[in-house]
Amino acid sequence: MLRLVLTLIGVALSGCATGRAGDARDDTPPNVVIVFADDMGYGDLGCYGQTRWRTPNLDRLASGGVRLTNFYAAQAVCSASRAALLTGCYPNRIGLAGALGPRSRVGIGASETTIAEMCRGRGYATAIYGKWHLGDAPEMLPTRHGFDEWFGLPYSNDMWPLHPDLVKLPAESEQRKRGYPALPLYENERIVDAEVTAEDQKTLTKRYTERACEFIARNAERPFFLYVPHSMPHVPLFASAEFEGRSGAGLYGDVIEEIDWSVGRIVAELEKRGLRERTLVFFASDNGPWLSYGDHAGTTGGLREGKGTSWEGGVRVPFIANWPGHLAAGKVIDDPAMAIDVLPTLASALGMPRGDVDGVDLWPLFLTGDDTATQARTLAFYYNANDLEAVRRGRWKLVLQHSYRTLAAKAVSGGTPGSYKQVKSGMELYDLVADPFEIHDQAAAHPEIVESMAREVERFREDMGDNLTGRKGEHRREPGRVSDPVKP
Ligand SMILES: [Ca+2]
Repeated sequence: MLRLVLTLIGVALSGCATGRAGDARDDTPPNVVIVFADDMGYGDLGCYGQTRWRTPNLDRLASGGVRLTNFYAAQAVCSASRAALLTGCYPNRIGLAGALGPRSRVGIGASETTIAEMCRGRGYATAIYGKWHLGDAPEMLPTRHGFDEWFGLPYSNDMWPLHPDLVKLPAESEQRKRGYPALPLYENERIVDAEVTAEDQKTLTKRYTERACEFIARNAERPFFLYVPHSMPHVPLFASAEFEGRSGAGLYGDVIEEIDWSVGRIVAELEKRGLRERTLVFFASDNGPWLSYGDHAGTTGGLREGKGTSWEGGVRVPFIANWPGHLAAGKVIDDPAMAIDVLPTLASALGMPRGDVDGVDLWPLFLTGDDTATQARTLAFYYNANDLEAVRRGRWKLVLQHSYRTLAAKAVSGGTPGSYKQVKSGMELYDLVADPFEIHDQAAAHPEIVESMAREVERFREDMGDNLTGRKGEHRREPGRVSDPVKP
């Protein structure tokens, strides 16, 4: 009898849990919009403390939804970060690392499932307007990974023969001559502009936005997934004529204000089509600011270091989730979460299987503050090909011995980068609640926490390997590879 009662309680409880999530799982699943900034810092938005320029649309998105204060990119570099966002897996799990260059020979493996493929499986229209950066070979393009439509750049806007850093070099410079191929602009699998110029770059934010709004209008009667990975504020910076000089805080401020305009424009289009309550909007950045660019880089809000490091300034980024009538307004969540959680969270909202992913479902956290999943797990911060540099669990971050880049001198202004030098960390322990700026190493004071987290480190080394300690890892998967041309 007791067993029967307990079973009934169990059924009732699981029924409750399903009922709560049921909000997100009714017969018409939400449209999904993800706006993703490139190299935007944790401190770049008004709702994260920025005062030099204005981001009213993003601030409104945060005050009308959920804002995360401990959200992480999976790695502090473009391609690896995007691989994680779109697949729910650590990038090193699926064989991707760094920032892929032009003519890359790798991309997302055909057996991985992207958010776009998951949405398409639910009958969604899918589109990406912006920077892809997960392989530029035909079989690696977004149209081969679940997107019906694409307009944008195949990789970063600085992989460009007209990059100011290259153009200023003497004509005979080897570096300049080696340079980059002309930067192409794609529409689906067709190059529609073979040589993107500076004037073209000024219009990218606006053109991605116009495409996004047109897609919303065209798909108002069916569910859709819209992904807008802006090329900005990655250097070299460009804003349209309407925004140049508008912020009063330099070109970087102008660029951020145009991205904020873009978000406002997309939200206005959703409202105009009567889709606001049917659309879940996420906003995030792919990694922290590129600090060597000085006043052409964003701000970490005081977090340590920036892009290209596993310190908080490199990996901690803004994250906003907004869905009126479904997610509470003005909720601020301090639990650690990562871009690998986005796919499983959307899977929950769409009632789709999440597949073999590394992330966890954030719906319980978003809806009720249930932090069971996020507090129990440990997050890994890998960098380079497969270096395990740090782990975080709850309030603690264990930094492992590794070398990292730090500014060698004060950054130069006006878009010219300063130089970095490599320095070494020890094994260090930080309490990110008491010490978010990673100043006070607590390793000596808390050996039991170091020991406990070292076991988690060992678990990651067994699972995904670690080049710093010569570990291969049992469960890494191969990336997609470009097939070799048939030899005559
Ligand atoms: Ca980036």
